[in-house]
Amino acid sequence: LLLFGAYKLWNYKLSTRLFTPLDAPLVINKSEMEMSRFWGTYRSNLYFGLRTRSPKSLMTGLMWFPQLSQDGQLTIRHTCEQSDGLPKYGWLKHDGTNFGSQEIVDKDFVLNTDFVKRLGGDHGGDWTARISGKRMGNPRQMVSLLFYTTHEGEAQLQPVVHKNTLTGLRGYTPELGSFTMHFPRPSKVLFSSFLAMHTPHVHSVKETVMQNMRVAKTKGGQNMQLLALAGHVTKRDQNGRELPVNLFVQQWVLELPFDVEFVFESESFTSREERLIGAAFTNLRDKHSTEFDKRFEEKFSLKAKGFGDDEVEFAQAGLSNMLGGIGYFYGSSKVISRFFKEPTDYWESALYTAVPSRPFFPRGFLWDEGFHQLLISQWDTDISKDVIGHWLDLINIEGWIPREQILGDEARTKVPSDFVVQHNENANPPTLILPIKSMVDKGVLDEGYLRKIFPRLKAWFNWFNTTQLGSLPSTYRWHGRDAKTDKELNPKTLTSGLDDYPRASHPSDDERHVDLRCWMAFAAGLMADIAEAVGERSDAGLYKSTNQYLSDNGLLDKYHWSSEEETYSDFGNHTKRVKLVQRVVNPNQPGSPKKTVRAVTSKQGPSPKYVNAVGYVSLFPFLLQILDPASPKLEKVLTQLRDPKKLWSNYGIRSLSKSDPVYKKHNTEHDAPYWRGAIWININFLAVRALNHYASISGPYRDTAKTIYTDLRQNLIKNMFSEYERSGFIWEQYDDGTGHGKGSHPFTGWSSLVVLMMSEHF
Ligand code: 6A9
Repeated sequence: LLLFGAYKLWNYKLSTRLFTPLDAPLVINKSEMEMSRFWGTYRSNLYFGLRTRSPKSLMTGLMWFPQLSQDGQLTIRHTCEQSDGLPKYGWLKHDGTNFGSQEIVDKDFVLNTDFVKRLGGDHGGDWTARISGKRMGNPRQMVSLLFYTTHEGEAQLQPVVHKNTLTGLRGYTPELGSFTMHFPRPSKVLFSSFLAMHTPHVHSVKETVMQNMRVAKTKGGQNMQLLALAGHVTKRDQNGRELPVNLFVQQWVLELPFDVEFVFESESFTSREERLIGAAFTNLRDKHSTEFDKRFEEKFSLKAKGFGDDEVEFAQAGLSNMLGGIGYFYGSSKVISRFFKEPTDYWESALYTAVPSRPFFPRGFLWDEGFHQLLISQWDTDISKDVIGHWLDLINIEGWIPREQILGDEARTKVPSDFVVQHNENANPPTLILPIKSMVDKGVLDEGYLRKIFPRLKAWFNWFNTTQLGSLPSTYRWHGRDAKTDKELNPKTLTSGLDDYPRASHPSDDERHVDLRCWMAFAAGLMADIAEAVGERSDAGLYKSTNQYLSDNGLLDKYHWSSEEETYSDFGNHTKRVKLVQRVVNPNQPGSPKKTVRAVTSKQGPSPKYVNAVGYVSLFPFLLQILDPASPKLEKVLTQLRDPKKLWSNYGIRSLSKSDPVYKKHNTEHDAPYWRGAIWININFLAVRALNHYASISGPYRDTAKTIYTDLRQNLIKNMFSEYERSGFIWEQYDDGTGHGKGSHPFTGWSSLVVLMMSEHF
């Protein structure tokens, strides 16, 4: 009994480690909040809205709808939705701190949403948002604009109402102190109304608004019907108690063109000379815009490199959307480990992070973020330090960081429940080390910062190096593959980031993954440099020898070179003779339904062997520059890369060889091919970067690398630019046959790395 008790206690201790923070000082000190980044467009999923970087924030947002809709339906725009079918939208300029300028092309009008901040006082200062409408197409079109303010927590908000118009708000919150908001009456107003009522959640604002619209008539000659807001509305709980009013919406119905401004003024900002409206706003915005252009050229030299104005604008949009997509999230992840039957809560935390895609994935993804910060750190080191710090503060005592950050209720409403829970055995490539290394090399990270992140990076590296080991020395294995499923043609490896890229057909503990090995070799190298930079000599020595061990091309070849296919490869229990078939669920029952399952079509079944898939995974020793420049294997890699029957396309390197049996194959009945042929920009960036590397050091394949570098870089830039011009967007992937953008859009996460390919900053 005693033993059993001790065992239970031990298990309990182990289990709580899942949600215990790492015992080390936090990188982000809450009391030293950087006020220049307090306010921002941190509601990534909205077309336009501002919030502060505080757990419970004042939230503003924009909604609109055309007065004359093409199909008679009321469609209110609010969160970015691909189904809105907007021809184009996104930030044209955004500096991540002070200002942004966005263009939204709707069906027959264009909106510009600009904002400018002005720092002063103790609470992040003032800002003004200006929404401008321009006519396009239908000359009679009118637009209903709705601008709202709400708060998630305790706030005192007093509306100022004058003749059916919310002319402003007076308020106080603990984090903002006292403030006022002004909504000056624009010219060309056809109609105005407002709503002041209770909303249960921030994410139900749109429903609340829709339920409180009434048909109204304009005064004056037009006698037109339109939808108006219901004014003051009282809401009560079940016990008849009045619920607090926490949502204020002002509606303007406007003729095009128009300019509307919404002003926020912090009371602690006492030295303000003039209100930020009209010409004062225009002047400050234009000043920021000119500074943006200047700084952009200083950082990326695109004009100097001969790019045209349109190409520069495309690149500016790429950077601006990455910065403008940065969000601030607060809440806890749902996590699980082998000690738990049910998911449990991680600790509550804040995450300041860029996001892959505003409409589809408006939240943080671990390995995406390393790529994001490669670009952002070239623009603004402070933002990168802040983002990376937030991520590293999410590490638990085991050294684990959850891969996908679905923080809080609002984020959870967007994600199917299967995807919400994060398992503590699951990794995701340690890409954050890439921008850290690049900043270390430039000498822009102070020692204080390095000292704070170092113990966290160590714990993280150590977690990988203990939990993700393979069964043979120096080999590694991604956990989290489903060995029991009979639905998937090739069970996914979400943890690697490359989801459905083919691995061993029958997942087992004995497989070894070449990409993870290379990530580890690479990470060890960067860790050695960082250890050196913080003066941790003995750690530096250890990491250096780990790096040398894992980069030893002899060992690499021994465990991962397939001489049959002449490629680097995963190894595992594998057969390529698999396919999806229709099978009757119950053969003994007449009329029984069918289901799609995977069948092995050869008698022998799977056996331990190389997987022999040529594609992104096989390129890793080259992509992460582990491959010796003098190795004849480099020649093989370059040949496959340049071979149109394998990886080369006119638009970039495809994810999987055209001659692979799984190329463009569905993974299940409903799972379309994802990393099975399409062109992805993050890996193409690594390829261009690696080619640049092999072209700049001596070796027998230097000239080949140089030629491929030039062609690949050009193909990618040319196609992404022309797709932007054609479709209005930067995309998640590009089709290897047509070059057309595919998947979610706008996707201005790692696809925006095209800017660095243009500038040749690697
Ligand atoms: C599914 C969707 C309405 C998939 O860019 C983020 C990730 C990458 O990290 C990964 O490498 N994307 C790539 O293979 C998108 C993942 C989206 C998963 C969420 C639920 C519901 O949205």
